[in-house]
Amino acid sequence: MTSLPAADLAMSAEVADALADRRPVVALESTLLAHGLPQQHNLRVAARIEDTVRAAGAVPATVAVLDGQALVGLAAPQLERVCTEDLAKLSLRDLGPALARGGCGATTVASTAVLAEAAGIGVFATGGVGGVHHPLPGTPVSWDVSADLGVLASTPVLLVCSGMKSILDIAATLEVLESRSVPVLGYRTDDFPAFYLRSSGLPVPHRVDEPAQVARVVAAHGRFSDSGVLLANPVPAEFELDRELHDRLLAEGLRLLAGGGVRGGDVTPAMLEHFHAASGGASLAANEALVLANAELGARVAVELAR
Ligand code: PSU
Ligand code: MN
Repeated sequence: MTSLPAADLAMSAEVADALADRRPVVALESTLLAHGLPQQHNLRVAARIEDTVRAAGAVPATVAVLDGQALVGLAAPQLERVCTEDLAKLSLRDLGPALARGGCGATTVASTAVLAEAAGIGVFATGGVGGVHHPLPGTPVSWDVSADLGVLASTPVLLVCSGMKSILDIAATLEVLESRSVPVLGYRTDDFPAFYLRSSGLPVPHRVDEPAQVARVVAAHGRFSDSGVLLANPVPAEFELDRELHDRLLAEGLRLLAGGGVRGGDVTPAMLEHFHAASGGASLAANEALVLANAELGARVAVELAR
């Protein structure tokens, strides 16, 4: 891969200084802000995520594309643009076209991971990772497999997330991660989490209990592989969605999506919107709490890796 010319990738001075001094940095994605949270809340949550990373001893590097530049580390006015403008959702395949045309967009796990790695950042925190969708009615398999998985298989970053939403086929997603040799770690859990729920009912292959242990796994894995590592951190117990409410919203959401013909990259944002609108604020509280917990855990691991 050709690395981006300097003009296409702009690091904030704070992030560049931290990396030059080998201080801990945590990359953060912008799709969760632009497309995963309601507009009235995203800027407040974005600031809390960055504050949380700082409080845990690392420098936050939120990633987005503005005016044809991939930005790693956003100044306050840039973060505000990401949270208020009507931005495209840019996966890795959309990055080249957006940069070449001077466009703007929010970056997904896939594009954020690649840009973080290009900048020299090894830890990345988010809410949920993309995965394998369930097949549409009448079709045997789904070809809607998030590019997040392929990028994790080929990009040496640690992704801290709360698993993925149960709208996805979690078992199939874990199989793909296994085929692609991406280690999956459960943080203080034996169960792989399902975003709003602490357990998907599926076991996690490896349990870790301390940030230092995660750092040792990342270092050991990195000696033999260029893939990423997925660290699954369940939503804090007090913010977990009630399972019955969750199951009802999921079933409703799936019917709405099917009825509305929603496809591809629009599925996750539409589903999140339904949950936020129909859960009386509970899904938003869960979403916020889990992202903050992942930002803190990512920072603590970054601190260990920088030792
Ligand atoms: N899961 C969430 N919230 C999100 C996303 C996933 O709970 O905002 C976003 C992430 O940016 C992820 C992307 O990388 O959706 C995956 O999209 P797709 O399935 O279209 O690859
Ligand atoms: Mn998809």
